[in-house]
Amino acid sequence: MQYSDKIEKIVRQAGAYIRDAHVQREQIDRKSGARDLVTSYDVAVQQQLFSELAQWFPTAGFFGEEEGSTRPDTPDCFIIDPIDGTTNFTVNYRHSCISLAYARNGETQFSAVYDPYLDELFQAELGAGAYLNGVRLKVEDKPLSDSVYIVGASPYAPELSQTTFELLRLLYQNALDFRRSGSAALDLCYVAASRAGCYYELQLSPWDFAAGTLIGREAGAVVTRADGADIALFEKQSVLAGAPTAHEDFLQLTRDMGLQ
Ligand code: LIP
Repeated sequence: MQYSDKIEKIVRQAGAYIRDAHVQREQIDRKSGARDLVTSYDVAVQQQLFSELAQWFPTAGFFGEEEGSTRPDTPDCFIIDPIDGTTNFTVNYRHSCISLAYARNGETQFSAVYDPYLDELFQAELGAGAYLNGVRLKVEDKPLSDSVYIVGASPYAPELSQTTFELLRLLYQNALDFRRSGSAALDLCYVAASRAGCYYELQLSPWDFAAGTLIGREAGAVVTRADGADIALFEKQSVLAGAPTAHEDFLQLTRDMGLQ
């Protein structure tokens, strides 16, 4: 991949910064609500990533989670979550990542998700495959019944909790077990790495899913909205990722639930 060495250096540097952080209470603020946390580290990492990337991509716009970023009106842009799994980060849960995607004319061209705690770098380039620490990823297809699935609880959208937990129970009766990690980007990468057969979350923002969606698709996963519709890159929406059979099993199980 043309830029992979530069991107790897930039995300590894940002990852080391959060891995070695010791977040103090006074460094934690709330955004849209009591659960929507942000730390001074989120803001600092976003600023660092924007600054580093601008050197290599001088025409690119930047669309990030922090500081009220809005979609740029440039043909190419970076979609960045400086710390995906911020709540985990504030409690030193050690399951968070740097998530970065580069899109041109609304289509993601390459992406990277870096977990500094496990030193796992997931990367993908459109049409050129997905990799974990340089090893090619290929999703192992299997039904939901033979799968662990991952649920995202959409804590910033409490109005979705009823449906989220109805789905949790329905799937629980049709799968091996479930997991809830707190990092959507890593959830998508874990589907790409066949560590889970399926992942759903009823509301995510573009910076949560942009990078992991390309990694999942390039590894052979099917990634759509929860009703099977295509992902709209710059919109908040539900996300469903899965091995092809597990993805179809999810859609069949939930077809009468009016998901969107
Ligand atoms: C988080 C996601 C997580 C989701 C949370 C939040 P953040 O991203 O990774 O899966 O459940 O609502 O969106 O806010 O930590 O970057």
